[in-house]
Amino acid sequence: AALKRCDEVGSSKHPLKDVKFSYGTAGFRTKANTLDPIMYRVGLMAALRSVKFKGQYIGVMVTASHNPVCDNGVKIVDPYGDMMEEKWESYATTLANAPNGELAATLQDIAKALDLNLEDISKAKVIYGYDTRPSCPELVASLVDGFNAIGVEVCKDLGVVTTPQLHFVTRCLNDPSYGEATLEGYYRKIAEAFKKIQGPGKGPEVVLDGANGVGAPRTNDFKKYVGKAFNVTIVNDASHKDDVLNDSCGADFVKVQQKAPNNVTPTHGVHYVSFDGDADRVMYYFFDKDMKFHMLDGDKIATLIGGYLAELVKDAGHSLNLGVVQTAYANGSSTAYLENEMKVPIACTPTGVKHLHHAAKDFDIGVYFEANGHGTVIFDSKVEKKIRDTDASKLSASQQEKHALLLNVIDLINQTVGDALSDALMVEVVLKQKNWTCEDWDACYTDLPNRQLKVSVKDRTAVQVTNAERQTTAPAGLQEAVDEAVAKYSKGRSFVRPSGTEDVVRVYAEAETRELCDQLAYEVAQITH
Ligand code: NG1
Ligand code: ZN
Repeated sequence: AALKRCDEVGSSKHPLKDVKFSYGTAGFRTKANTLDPIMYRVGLMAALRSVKFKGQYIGVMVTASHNPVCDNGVKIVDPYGDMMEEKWESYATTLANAPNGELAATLQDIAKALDLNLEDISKAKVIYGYDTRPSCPELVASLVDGFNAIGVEVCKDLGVVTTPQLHFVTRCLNDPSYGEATLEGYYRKIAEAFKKIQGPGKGPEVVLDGANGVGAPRTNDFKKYVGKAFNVTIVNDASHKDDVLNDSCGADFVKVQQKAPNNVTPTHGVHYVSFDGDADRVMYYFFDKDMKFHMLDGDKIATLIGGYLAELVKDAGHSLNLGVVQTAYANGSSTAYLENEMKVPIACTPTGVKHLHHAAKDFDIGVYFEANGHGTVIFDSKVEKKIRDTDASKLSASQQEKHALLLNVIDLINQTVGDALSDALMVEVVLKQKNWTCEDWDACYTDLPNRQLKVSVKDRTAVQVTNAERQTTAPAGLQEAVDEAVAKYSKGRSFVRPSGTEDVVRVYAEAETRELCDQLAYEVAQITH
């Protein structure tokens, strides 16, 4: 009966029009006005995913992150807060594109292929959250129609939240040892850890650009828990005004434009932070004595946090294997710095958090960041247990102090997914521990000038890539032409890949000077076109 209802409600209330959808690096993401049937179908899919986990909670987040306000999107979160397992992405795509009236049959096919018992749907549990986009309420209603049609047992509404908050709460619902499964539980866990590390004093001045998105009101809520230890002023906090979301502000704007967002007054000595539209990415920047803008991106954050953690773990008396995971977008200088000066192992993966998160699991402590500021640190669960179970009385006095610090640092980190707030707090901790200004941090290495361009092509799937997206295998001759261009530039590096979230091909280039870099980027864009 439930399956029949899925088709009835689907055909009558959420009919699919003639659009093709594909579950990619960011789930389903496209123009909000085409997403209604997809939301409904994701509701069905999430229920099935919960069946797979014997009724554990599955999370669903409705957001289009840094995209313009006319876009929206949806992604499914696994019980421990990871992105949905890759193998299921194709099933999600199949269900999303199933013709009207064939949802029951498609669900049955998928259940059969995955050896799931559809009777167990009655024990499925889901929790969902959404960002501040004006299209969210209607799309969320379609999602809930999906949950109800298929007949989940529990369906929790977490409300207007950041993506990492939804991941955190999903994890806690299934693993109470991770924290209390509420927003309050999230604020309290992070705030307590931060206050214990930083002490009672007032922290350095932080100006936070909320991208006019959900990060602004939720950070404002957090302020009540953390007090003056996090001395933050929020700008671009107009999350109630639809048209300004991510507009000339936010982490993506800062990274791509390589300049400060709107409404930021340059002041020397202040720490500047930008979140993206769903607060899972963070960018730092500062203005030097001459008011020149300097960006501290995901690569700088990875080296700062990775370097500090490696020291801290050692000083606390533990011998652990810490590694840093990057993508091809990591600045060449950051890779050289990690390799040659910090001597930490590095892994390179394709773009997309799921790839980085996965690779980070190969280390005892895996630090992963995309250059665009999405990242976190994950501790192998056995390693984390070993750290927590350490008999501190057997440690030296200085080790005991570091060990206590490490325990708080672990609590400060949102291990489930990149979390702009938790990452920013972690940066503040490291700067204070090292007694560093942003200038000191920036001086670790100098970024090679770099440029990202978007190229519109007829069919971006014609561009195929290999070697963690650093080389193309098709169309024929493209890679040879790129290599030839790169060879002409001092410290040149460039690659071309199809975007997973936009209908464009992305070109990345870096070279010794700004001028050479821009020349190389435009030359490769010409080749790609
Ligand atoms: P695509 O569109 O595949 O390049 C972008 C970002 C990713 C990731 C995803 C998901 C760049 C170059 N790419 O992917 O890092 O954040 O969006 O949002 O920034
Ligand atoms: Zn985001």
